[in-house]
This record gives sequence, C-alpha cells and structure tokens, in this order.
Amino acid sequence: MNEIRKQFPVLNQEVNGHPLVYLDSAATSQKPVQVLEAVRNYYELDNSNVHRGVHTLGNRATDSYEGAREKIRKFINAKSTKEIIYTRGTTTSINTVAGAYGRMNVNEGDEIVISHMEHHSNLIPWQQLAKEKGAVLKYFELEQDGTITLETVRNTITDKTKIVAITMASNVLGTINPIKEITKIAHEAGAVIVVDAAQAAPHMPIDVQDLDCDFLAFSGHKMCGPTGTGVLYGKQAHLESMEPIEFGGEMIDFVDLHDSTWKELPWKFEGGTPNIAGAIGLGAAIDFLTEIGLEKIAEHEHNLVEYALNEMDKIEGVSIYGPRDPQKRCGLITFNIDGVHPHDLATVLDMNGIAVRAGHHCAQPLMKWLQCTATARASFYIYNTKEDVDRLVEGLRIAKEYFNDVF
Ligand code: 7TS
Repeated sequence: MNEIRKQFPVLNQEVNGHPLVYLDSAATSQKPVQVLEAVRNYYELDNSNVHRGVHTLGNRATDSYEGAREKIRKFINAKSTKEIIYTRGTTTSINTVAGAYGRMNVNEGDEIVISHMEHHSNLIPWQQLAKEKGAVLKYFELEQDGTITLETVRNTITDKTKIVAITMASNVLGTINPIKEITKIAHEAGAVIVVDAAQAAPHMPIDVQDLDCDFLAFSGHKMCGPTGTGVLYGKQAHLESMEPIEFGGEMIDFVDLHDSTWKELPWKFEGGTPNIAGAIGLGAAIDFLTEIGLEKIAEHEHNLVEYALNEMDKIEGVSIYGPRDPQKRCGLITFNIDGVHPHDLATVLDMNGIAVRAGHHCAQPLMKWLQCTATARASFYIYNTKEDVDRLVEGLRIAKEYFNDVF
C-alpha cells in the first residue's frame, strides 16, 4: 500500500493543517507518476499531430496514440481496436450512441429503458432522443435497497424495447448491476444494451465479450488517466452501421464539393485533432492498473467499504443509502447525518483535511427516489486505507458534535 501511495504525489500534502484524505475518486481519481511522466514525455519529446505524417515525431506520436488504443482493447477484451473509439469521457460516449445509433434505430412508439439510478449522462441523452422521436422512455424500478431484480428487468423490457441503457455501478447507491444477465434479457427481446461503466471500469475487471454488451462507455479520468479522456466500445457491426456525428478533419476518406466518404473504424468517429497526450496518459494508467490487477483493486475496495459500513453504523443518526451487502456494491458510500446538511458536513470534513463530495451527484431523479435533495459521498480507490476510513469516521463525529453544539 505504501508503494502504491508513493506513486501519487498529490496525496502527500496537508490540507487545512491536516494530512489530506482524498475520498472523492468517484468524481475524479488522482494520477500516479507513471501517467504524469507519460504525458510529460509526449510533450517533451514526441509532441506532434497523429496520422499525418512522414516525419519521425509524427510517427512516434501516432505509434503511442494507437498503442494506447490496443491497451484499452486488451483491458476490456474487445475483439478489435476498430471497436475502441476515443472520446472526451462517458458523457460524450453515451451521446455518440444516442445521436448515431439511437437516431437511426429508434422510431415513434419504440421504447428506451433506463433505470432510476442513472447519472444524468445516461439519462438526458435518452430523454432527448425519446422526445425527438416520439419514443417512450421507461424506467426499471428499484427495490428498497437500491438494487434491480431480474424479474423487474423481464417485466419492463418488451418487444417494443429498442435500447436498454444502464449503469454497471451506481455513482450514488454503489449498486453493482448484473449486466450479463440484463444483456441476455435485452437481446432476447431484440434490444441492444448500452452500459455506463464510468464507475465500473476503474474498479473491477470488464470483459465485453463475456458480457456480450453492444456498447460500453467509460471515462479515463476516473481510472488514473488524464481529464478529457474516455472510451466508447461498440460491437463492430453496430459501429459500421452508424453515421458519424462529428464531421471535419481526420475522419474523412475522400471529400468532394457535394459529397464525402468516411475513414474506416475507429477513426470515422474521431473528427479533428484528438487528445493525443490524454490517450497516451490513459494507456499508462491502464498499464498501472493492470500491473496491480483489477481483481485485487475490487477486493481492496470491498474490504474498505465493509469496514467503513461497520464503523459508520456505530455513529448515531447516520443513514447510509444503497445495498447493505458489501459484495453487491462498489467502493463508495453515500450517506446523510440527521440534522446536518451534506454541504455543511463536507465543509467541516474539509476543515479536517478530508475531501468528500456533497450534492445531488448528477442524479436528481435518484435523489427524488431517496426522498432527499442532497447527500454526502465518500468514494474509495486503490490509494485509500483503513486509516483514511478512521479519519472519515472521526471527522463525522467532529461534525456531529460541532453542529449539535452550535445549533
Ligand atoms: N456515469 C456515471 C455513473 C458517473 O458516475 C459519471 C460521473 C458519468 C457517467 C459522467 O462521466 P464524465 O467523465 O463524462 O463526466 N460521475 C461523477 C460523480 O459521481 N461525481 O462527479 C462526476
């Protein structure tokens, strides 16, 4: 653990007079030196545009950029690098599917099914598509503990369902959804499935061939990579059938005055100069995570969550959202303390050097379902320790006392 923590220079600092405890990795993770060095090396030694050139720097940049694509392919076990599209993040990935596949395949009266636990990024693109097409947007209802049963999935998907879009791990409830089983049910009904893996790809192994999902989206910045990076995986046949949604340089084959043709996959979806440094940094992040092992990362986070749930339960007035079984959840805990607004709570924690997120977590319909306007959230990653959890619990006690005394 010490070796891992040493790779993250940002953790080695005091905030408001206390050693930093960073518990906001679900928003964005910290970056290890390997990633910082990969980005720096690119700018310092190889900086050049990709896919253009005959010159040496251009070739080096292209090799690193395309080499990172192969690392991503392997990371999620896609069949081909043609199925790996670089994007700006999960949001752009899902908008690309909604705008390209969705527009082509969803018609009036068709159904799109999502769930009550979706991040706005996997909700609004489908809401907009449904409005534009006169399609019906349906929701998987949640159980009391914030899980979705396969019975609900079977009862909600019909032969009118064209798209099922669902998160693999909830950024609020922490729920891990049974994607493989949901995919099977969607396929039996003739629908495609779009998986939001923003909170899954950084934390657990993903095999897109085993899941058999049609599309999968994730963000590089939540998995130790640079901001402004993300991935859209799509089965080759779907991607081949889709029209690009961004047009311009890089993505064309031939251009005439009144017509143009597109480059082959994956480049037809990558118009303009891409985030080259970001992609190379993401490749380095994947090397870093793979070396530690995704199974190990998942186990570490399960242990931390189990410990944190037990310790937080001991504090009177704490409500924890999502499933109680640590095996059913990813490495985050969303909670409230009676009588303390989550923003006030996060402020007191920050005064003690502890970074958590407070707010609606870009999931307003879920907040409504939880019957609250905001919550606090602590999210863990590879660099967090039991001592971090102890500091959080101590911080919660301090906050409780503070507000009880003041009010
Ligand atoms: N989907 C889920 C499940 C997410 O948690 C997020 C970001 C996104 C999509 C969007 O990812 P982006 O990289 O395109 O922004 N979630 C959060 C969060 O929980 N706190 O800040 C960002």
